[in-house]
Amino acid sequence: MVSAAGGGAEGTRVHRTRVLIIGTGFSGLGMAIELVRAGRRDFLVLEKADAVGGTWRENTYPGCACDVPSHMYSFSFEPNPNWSRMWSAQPEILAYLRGLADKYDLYRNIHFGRSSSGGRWDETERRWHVRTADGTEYVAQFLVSAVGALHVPNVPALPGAQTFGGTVFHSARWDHGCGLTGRRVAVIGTGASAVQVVPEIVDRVAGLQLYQRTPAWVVPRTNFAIPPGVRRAFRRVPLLRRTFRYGIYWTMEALGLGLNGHANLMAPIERSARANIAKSVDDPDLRRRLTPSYRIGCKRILGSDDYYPALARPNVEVVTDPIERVTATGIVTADGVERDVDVIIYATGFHVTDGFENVNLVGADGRDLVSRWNQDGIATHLGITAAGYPNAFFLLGPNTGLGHNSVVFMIEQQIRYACAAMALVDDRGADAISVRATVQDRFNVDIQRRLSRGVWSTGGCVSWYLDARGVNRTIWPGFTWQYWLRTRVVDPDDFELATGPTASV
Ligand code: N01
Repeated sequence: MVSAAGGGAEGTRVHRTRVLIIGTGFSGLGMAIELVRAGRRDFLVLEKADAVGGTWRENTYPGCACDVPSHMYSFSFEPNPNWSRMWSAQPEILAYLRGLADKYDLYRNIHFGRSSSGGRWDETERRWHVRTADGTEYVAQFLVSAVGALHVPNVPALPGAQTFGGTVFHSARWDHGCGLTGRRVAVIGTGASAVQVVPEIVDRVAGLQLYQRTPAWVVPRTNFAIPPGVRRAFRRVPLLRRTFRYGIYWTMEALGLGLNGHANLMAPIERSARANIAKSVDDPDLRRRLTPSYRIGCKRILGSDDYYPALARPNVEVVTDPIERVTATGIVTADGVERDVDVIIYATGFHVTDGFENVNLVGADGRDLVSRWNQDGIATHLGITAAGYPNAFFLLGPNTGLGHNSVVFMIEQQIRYACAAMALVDDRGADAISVRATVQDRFNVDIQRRLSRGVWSTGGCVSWYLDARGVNRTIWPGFTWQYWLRTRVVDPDDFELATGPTASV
């Protein structure tokens, strides 16, 4: 049962629960829904903000949308036949998540405004202790980290940045109070966020400087409204909608074959990206500067029909000389040129491993996960559990991100696996479950061997998929159905089960 009780340090509020989930994005809400569907309400969810939605609450930049088709970027058990477009915009995705929180009455289990930087495993009690910034303590048998990997903005420390007199913000912290109309705007970065932002703002700004360090491969992608008649048919005939979803799923899985080592399969996709540049950009010098020198898929493949046309506009300058420093009024590049700007927008991505480490856990031997991972490298089993950290589960953990399909599919498998592990604990009359170190090691050796054949290692680029040592700790190197196969059953032999003193939860 969920209970609130006095205890711990004087004046500390203590909440005891069976499952504590951190985060209310796709992963956290999905986990909570799975528990409700299993008839359980003995869980609590911590959310640092005052609303649900995770990355879809935080990213509100103009043009923010999902680059995975909506019918695949949603839970299989909660289809939405009413998606209005093939690729949905942020407000519609956020509304979908809020709708789920309402439908499953999750608000009564969510504690808003509670941010936590980690938890401590009490081996005697066999419980996780999590303290939030406001001093509240949570004690739980199971801890689920659902904090996402892409939510700690990376703002590069450019020399002189503090002296800039204009407005500065990161794409994931969009300043809606800052009018861009008629202003000179610098966008730094050319990843997925920039590709969506630039076409949206180009018409209203006086001038747009796009600072490109490395060009992205951008394939053509025409978004379209799903006609009302089709939506009606999806509502009335679920088989039609399911067939549509499977069609998208298998089309995207085909891309996985190319990414995972069959490079020749990527050639037609690379040709279509080159044609996309050629179609929109007449200037041969600009075309050359926009064409990547690494293999397609090495960084995330982007899709847009309006990015290159935006860059060909007369009020846009693509700056490829490296940024040297920022002044009070502008940006100076390595060639000594200073360009004046009123607003600097960092579309410079996220601290990915910090995202993984945002919920730092102190395990059974008193060692914290961040130090362990910093020293030995990030290691988990299936991206879900880590040896020495009993009863803790990661959703969208290391090596479960994708370059080719929907991460919501991965999240669903992880939720099912975590719930099965919890059920195993109950069935065996145990208190705790911890993956064996040998099993974890075997998984990591296998995954790195497979990654070494993939385009992320062989494609000649540097990307956020790689950590500071150049090791890929983010991508799942295979098809998503292979991940489904590997997570479909929790093998009791892979785990140590422990029974300890019964704690009252
Ligand atoms: O970030 P990124 P993002 N000086 O890391 C450049 C997801 N997403 O926010 O390539 C100058 O991809 C950096 O240059 P380089 C999606 O998974 C999804 O765009 O490192 N430039 C790069 O161009 C995506 O992959 C959607 O040389 C600097 C850019 O900034 C992930 O989020 C939409 C720099 C960063 O690109 C991240 O995308 C948006 C510096 N010091 C995002 N530091 C969907 O559609 C960095 N850069 C679901």
